[in-house]
Amino acid sequence: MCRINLDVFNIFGKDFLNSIGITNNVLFSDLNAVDEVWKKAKTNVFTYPERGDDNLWQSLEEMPTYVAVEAKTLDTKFRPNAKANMDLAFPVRVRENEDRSLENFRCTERVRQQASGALKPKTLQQLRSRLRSMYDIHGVHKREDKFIYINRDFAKKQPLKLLDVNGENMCFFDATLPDPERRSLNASLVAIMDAHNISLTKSFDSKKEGIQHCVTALHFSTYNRMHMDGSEAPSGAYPFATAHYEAHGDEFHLNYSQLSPYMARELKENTPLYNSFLESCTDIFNWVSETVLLNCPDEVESLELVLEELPVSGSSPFHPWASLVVNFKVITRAHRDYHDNNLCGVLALGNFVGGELVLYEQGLVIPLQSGDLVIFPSHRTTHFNLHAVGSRASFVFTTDQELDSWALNNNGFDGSIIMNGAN
Ligand SMILES: O=C(O)CCC(=O)C(=O)O
Ligand SMILES: [Fe+2]
Repeated sequence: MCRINLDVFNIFGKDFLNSIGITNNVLFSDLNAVDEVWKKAKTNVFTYPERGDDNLWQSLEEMPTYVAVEAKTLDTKFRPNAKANMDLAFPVRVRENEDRSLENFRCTERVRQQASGALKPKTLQQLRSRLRSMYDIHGVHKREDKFIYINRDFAKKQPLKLLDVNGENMCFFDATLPDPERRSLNASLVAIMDAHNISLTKSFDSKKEGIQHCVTALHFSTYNRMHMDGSEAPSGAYPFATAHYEAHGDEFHLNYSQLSPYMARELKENTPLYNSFLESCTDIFNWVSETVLLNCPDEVESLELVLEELPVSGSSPFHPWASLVVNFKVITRAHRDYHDNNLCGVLALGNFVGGELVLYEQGLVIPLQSGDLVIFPSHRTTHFNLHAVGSRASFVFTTDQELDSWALNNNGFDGSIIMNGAN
């Protein structure tokens, strides 16, 4: 991506600035120098927010650069397919069932306590040896109340990639992003929220809020879930003829919207906000994409196969994933993201203390700070956050597992002349 260094001569014109006594050109990224210009070139058009918030106002001596770094890998004996690792470890939270939700909350609280006392290996060597004795001969976490905390320092110069017994990624942790890039990311988030008059970046204390704590999520997603299945339709059938009737009060409509992959309603209803994220966060999305491409090439390949088959665009701004979820005030309770395909990526955002991500079956506690990235198999890993104080948000990169069915045979409509014509 090309960045343009904006300077004051360029914007106001040299003649005008000379006429008010400014003879030196300066870059807008040099905030102190540009303040002098603002003092002389008073304008009624706009006033900028007060200086003082370190995250918003920082002189940029250098433009941020986003470099993907290759990880160092550690082997483990964790076996994802062991029965104990596949079985449900927590009661699933169900919105309509308060008892189940309460049970889920209580279990999460109990395990949060255990995970808060995780062992903290000080060196990579210690981490290696702890991991060696962590899993039994079946590849299962031996003492489920004992967790290992991954020191952030281990992932600062080079990301850390932990492999399961099959040599597949069970947890990739990247804390390499330099501070100016992290500040720029948080500033973008605040600016986007500001521009759209949304106050979701306020501080919270999740422990105090307890069971009342509530996450707000924006799903900028492409789904194929609950798609219509054309495999039983007569070959060459007109796909619309197989659409179901959907009840809307007393009215019935044919539901054409799930014949092929479709955009989440939140994306359709918040297009300007979505565009702001695309425009302001391109650098970070590219960095995430390059990082996962460099470090998880096999998984990227399988996710790309899905992207390539997406109708219309055949690509995604969140490559190699099809969707972005933006979470605000986010501290999750124990859950698995059953709809996710393969790996998901979580990038923490904001100013907060705590909020570590716990991967339950693996027995790992990841101290994610703003700008840190974790990539793990979210569909088969129970995960949750420890409590946090401050403003915590996150980007979650995912692909709907059901998109496989579109990539495979157009949801069973591959015999349809109409669908193939449209593809
Ligand atoms: O914000 C996080 O650390 C985790 C978010 C998450 O797991 C989710 O949105 O499914
Ligand atoms: Fe999740």
